Amino acid sequence: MSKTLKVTLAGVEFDNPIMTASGCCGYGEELSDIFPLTRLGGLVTKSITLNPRLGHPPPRTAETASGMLNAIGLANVGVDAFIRDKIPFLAGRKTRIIVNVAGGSVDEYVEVCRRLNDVDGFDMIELNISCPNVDRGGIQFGSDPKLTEKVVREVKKVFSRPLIVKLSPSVTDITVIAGAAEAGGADVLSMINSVVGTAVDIHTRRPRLTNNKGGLTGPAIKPIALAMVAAVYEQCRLPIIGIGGIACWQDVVEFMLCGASAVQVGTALFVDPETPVKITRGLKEYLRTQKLNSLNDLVGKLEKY
Ligand code: RRO
Repeated sequence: MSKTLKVTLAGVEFDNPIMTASGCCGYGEELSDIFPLTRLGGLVTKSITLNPRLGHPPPRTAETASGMLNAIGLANVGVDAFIRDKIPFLAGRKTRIIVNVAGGSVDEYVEVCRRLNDVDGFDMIELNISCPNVDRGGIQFGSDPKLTEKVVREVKKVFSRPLIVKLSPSVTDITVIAGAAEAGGADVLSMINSVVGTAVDIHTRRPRLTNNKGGLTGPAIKPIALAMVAAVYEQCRLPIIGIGGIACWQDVVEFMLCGASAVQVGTALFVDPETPVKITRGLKEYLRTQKLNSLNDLVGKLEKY
């Protein structure tokens, strides 16, 4: 059997398990100047809402030790402009395209997904119930099991392709929210979104973000994400996409051993936008040296004490 990086999630085959994380390459246009997007397993868009949003005023990112904070505030073009101006480019890319959807109410999530259901050119929706940087919606859904189950169930009624639900780490027990998403009909889970944090400019005595706080991402959160993936893998039957500080192929192997079937790379793109290509190369070599035929053989194979 030939060695393969292919993975299948909810019946959709990906050439390799590496996707770009939402918010880290917009709608893919700029990244396609750096390498052909066919090198990716998949691309996840910035979150799309019903209406266009400008987001928070700058500064809305700040570098921190081993990571970064962001409070973009869901800046995006809105679903109609997305369908008109962005989908045509993405549709021709010959990689899996996942549209991340956010909303301030169940009705908004449902309406955005309903409009997207009528459109070809992408493979899945990732439901963002975990944005830490808006007053209404986002994390409010992802921290309440009842709301999680409801929004997932309502979206499944109007969207017929597979649905990924992206979980927040800012909860008491992430396995409860994962169970609620599964009960609502989610096909795949992705985890984790950013961890709430802040940073202070001691000269101005102001927060370094105009939103006063933001979401921490990057290698600083990798241990949190790994522990949460391992916990959800033990409790839940849905496939998991691991997210949180992945910057090299070894990180991917760690996530897979903890139970992830695929991963998303986010903050590392700001350090080196070619990270996904380098990771894929490293994983191929790893399969060869480990005499493994498929990465699937690693999933959940953590040998716990
Ligand atoms: O736009 C943002 O500020 C943002 C979103 Br929607 C999200 O899901 N996670 C994040 O760290 N920032």
